[in-house]
Amino acid sequence: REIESDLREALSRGQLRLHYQPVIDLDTGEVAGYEALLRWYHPRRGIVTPAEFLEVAEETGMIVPIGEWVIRQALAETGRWEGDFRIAINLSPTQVRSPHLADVVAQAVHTHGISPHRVEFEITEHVLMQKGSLCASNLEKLRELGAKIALDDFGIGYSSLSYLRRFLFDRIKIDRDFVEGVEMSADSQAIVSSITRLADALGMATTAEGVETRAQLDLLRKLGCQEAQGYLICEPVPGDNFITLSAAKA
Ligand code: G
Ligand code: G
Ligand code: MN
Ligand code: NA
Repeated sequence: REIESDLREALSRGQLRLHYQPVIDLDTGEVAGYEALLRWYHPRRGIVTPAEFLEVAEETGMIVPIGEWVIRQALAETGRWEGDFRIAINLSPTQVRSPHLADVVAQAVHTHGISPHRVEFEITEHVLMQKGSLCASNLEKLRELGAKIALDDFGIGYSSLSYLRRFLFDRIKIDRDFVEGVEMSADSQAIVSSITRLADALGMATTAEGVETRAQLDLLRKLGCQEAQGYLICEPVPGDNFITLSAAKA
């Protein structure tokens, strides 16, 4: 497949970049952190999003070196920015099974002088569906380093509740499925408020994803969400833009 051979070259030719999307605290309105989102600056196809290449990357195992690059790059860029905001990094199932994951993270936080407490890894329930103990022990190792673990895309899979019992997450990210149209749907409101109360009871924080309107933002706060991210606040932007943005604000 063309995309597969292209992807192998993407890393070595420096075509991969990270974009960052701010996550805000709904009480204070301040930026609590940034989620790193991978982009492929393809020479012919323009900016390609992970939706178009993650599956191939997973199937071929390319996701392991790509994911290690993501971790190093996100922490290198974070180290250059002011502030002690959280940095969120997505991990796919194959990455969580890779034997060197915790070592890569430990080395990167050390190299770039980042407190591991500022680093949060986002995984979906697919990670916990895998057989084998390497995955669980990797998550434990990340925790021992001091990193946090968030459950991403919560609510759209099946049997999500059993995964909450299997692993004590630091955060639940409420999928944008429940955010879209939440102002118009009493059912969505009931679901969101149930999730935030459940998270509270389990000692987990909540972030709502895909917030696109002011009405959604206000309602999500009222329903007990602590943090939000989405196009209303900011779309994912390259790190250099982010520096320009904060310089403009200062
Ligand atoms: O930003 P975007 O809509 O393109 O992201 C699409 C999907 O790709 C999301 O599910 C997101 O979690 C995933 N994703 C984005 N960046 C990374 C990354 O660096 N590593 C992994 N494993 N997944 C990512
Ligand atoms: O699976 P994960 O939650 O990591 O993926 C987040 C994805 O959602 C990214 O691809 C990001 O570009 C996208 N995204 C971020 N904010 C919004 C938004 O407000 N609306 C929509 N439709 N997508 C968003
Ligand atoms: Mn995510
Ligand atoms: Na998500």
